[in-house]
Amino acid sequence: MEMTLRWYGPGYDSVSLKQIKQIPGVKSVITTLMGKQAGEVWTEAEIAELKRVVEEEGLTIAGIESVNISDDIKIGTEKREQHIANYIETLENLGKAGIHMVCYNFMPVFDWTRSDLARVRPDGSTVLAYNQDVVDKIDPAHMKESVEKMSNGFVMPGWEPERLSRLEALFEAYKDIDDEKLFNNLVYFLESIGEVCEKYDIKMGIHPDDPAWPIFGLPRIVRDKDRIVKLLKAVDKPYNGITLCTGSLGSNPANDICDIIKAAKGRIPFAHVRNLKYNSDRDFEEAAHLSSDGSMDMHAIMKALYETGFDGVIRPDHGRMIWDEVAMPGYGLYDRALGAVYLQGLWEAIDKESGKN
Ligand code: DNO
Repeated sequence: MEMTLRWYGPGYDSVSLKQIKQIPGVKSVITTLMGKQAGEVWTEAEIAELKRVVEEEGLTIAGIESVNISDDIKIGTEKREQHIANYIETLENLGKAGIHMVCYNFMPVFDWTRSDLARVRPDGSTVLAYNQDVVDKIDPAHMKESVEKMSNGFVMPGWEPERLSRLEALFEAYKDIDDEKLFNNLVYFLESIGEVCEKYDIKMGIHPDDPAWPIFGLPRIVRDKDRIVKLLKAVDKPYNGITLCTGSLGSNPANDICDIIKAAKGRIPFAHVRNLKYNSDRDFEEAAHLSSDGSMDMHAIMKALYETGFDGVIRPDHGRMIWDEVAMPGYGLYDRALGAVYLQGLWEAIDKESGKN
């Protein structure tokens, strides 16, 4: 298990590498080239520069989150082949740079979705939250202004201004895409990148849909145990893995996270571990990582990872905004640092009690 923190790269993050390095047990980051559009090639020089910046601070790159997949690949337009060729070139350049884990998602149009980016909790902290009744009233084609207002002025991955300004056209492009077509396009993509992943031992970790059910009438294909097992079997190779995101899968209380961990044993190169609190079947809010602050049993989750031999990269996930920090919603320093240390504490206890060490 390698504990890391997500870092958005020079110019995009309020948290510095120097601060990250001072979190006990964190020696690496998960990062990205934020300015890149999905479909573009990441050049060797750009990757080398990113590495240089991270390594200059005494940290390493544990993996990339994300190399985004273009909507053309998801929809299967005529631009798909070129975008896949570019993706392969990017993987080749990452592999040459010694980077072996890539997180991505296959959610149409939006990445993760929330209805509230700063809901106040009883302790005065603010968190990301989701309410289905609010989402049902949103006209997705006109989200740009409200997202800009809610995001503290930060650009959030999945909600980039560029994407938000062409929402109407994107919805139109997806109108004939159902779960089956989207799934087939995902399998096509995974098969196309197999050779380069195997050559450089790159593990791909698909991020689950968040929330884990269809929204805005768009298809959703990575949202429960059966669908995950189906995907792992469809391309039954070690490079085809998942990012086990407890908060995304856990948004649906019907998902048994420990059971999913067991079902995906050996195919989890990356884990996002966080807690959330269910208020009703239509409303949840994110919580501190600590089990008692939310609805999930974090000890059981870490134990299931431990017992299935998880040896991948792990990171705390969205944190609460605490201690007057101003940062990208979910991605401040303080609460994620608390999460990183708490998760390592659980892991140490589980490890010592296992009698193995
Ligand atoms: C949200 C993140 C996601 C994730 C992507 C992976 O906070 O977990 O944006 O990075 O879905 O491609």
